[in-house]
Amino acid sequence: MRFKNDLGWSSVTPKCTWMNRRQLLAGAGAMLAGPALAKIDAAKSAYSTDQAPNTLEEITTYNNYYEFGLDKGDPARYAGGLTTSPWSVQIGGLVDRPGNYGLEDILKDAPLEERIYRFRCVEAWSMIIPWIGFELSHLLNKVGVQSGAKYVAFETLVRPEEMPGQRSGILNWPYREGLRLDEAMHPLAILATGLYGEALPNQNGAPLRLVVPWKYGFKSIKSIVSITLTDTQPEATWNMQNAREYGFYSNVNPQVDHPRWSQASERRVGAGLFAGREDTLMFNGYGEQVASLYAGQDLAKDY
Ligand SMILES: Nc1nc2c(c(=O)[nH]1)N[C@H]1C(S)=C(S)[C@@H](COP(=O)(O)O)O[C@H]1N2
Ligand SMILES: [Mo]
Repeated sequence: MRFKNDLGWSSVTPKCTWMNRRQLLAGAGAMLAGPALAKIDAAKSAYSTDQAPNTLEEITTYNNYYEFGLDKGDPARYAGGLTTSPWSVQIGGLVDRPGNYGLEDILKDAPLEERIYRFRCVEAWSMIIPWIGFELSHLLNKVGVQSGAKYVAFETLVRPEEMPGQRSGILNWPYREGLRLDEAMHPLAILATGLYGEALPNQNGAPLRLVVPWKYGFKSIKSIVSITLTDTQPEATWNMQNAREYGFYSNVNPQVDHPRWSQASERRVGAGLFAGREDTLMFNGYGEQVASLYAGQDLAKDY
């Protein structure tokens, strides 16, 4: 695969489209909660793909965020009611400096970058998303990972008053996810705080969400309030729900089908009716960077 390091989305997007997006965004106040979104200054990254990003509209109106409902349009409809400020993240377990960290604290010295990543949902659709974020390893190094730590566990906020999906038992709340420590320390694994150069919209997991681009989308847990370093494999929501269909690793793999559908190809959201499906790439195209993490592992068994 090729990485781009000089041209960002802003250089490839005609200015007028961008202006329309911004105007659209300004008019969509009800959809995007909180104060006016400030433009985020972030460095471009060599880890970005040179593929053209999906539109902001596609990225913010076709979502999975079951805390707000099952329909792809529910997060855009209901997530505006979520209060994301103040926000803090409880960081604990096998770390030197455990504590309840305010978001400002976490972001104070975080080296923000724009990362244009491929994003592949286990449901076999995909998008190209221009995230703003920083490497998860930056935060883990800041709190000091102890030598006994082998995994990182994450949890999403539980607030049924503002998250209508949590008033139902469709999932066992809180939404939980986990990574092996070497996966979490990989430079491609980021905590995202924005997209398209603006603060992260609520439906995409504001104010802080994980993005692990070589794994199926459900690993990329939204609206994180807790991070715990452990020595045992953490619980993961979809794995607990149905372990046969959703493994702990969930690396994108065209050779391991979901029991109910093929993973060999995918539909690019927004590509149009006649575009045809695309071949799914091993590790979602990030094999050159991450395959060595799984040397000696049987990926059909460790799905
Ligand atoms: N807390 C939480 N995080 C979540 C989900 C969810 O339902 N709840 N859905 C996951 C799934 S299945 C996908 S595909 C991605 C979707 O991210 P996006 O809406 O920003 O594209 O979020 C993931 N993170
Ligand atoms: Mo997904």
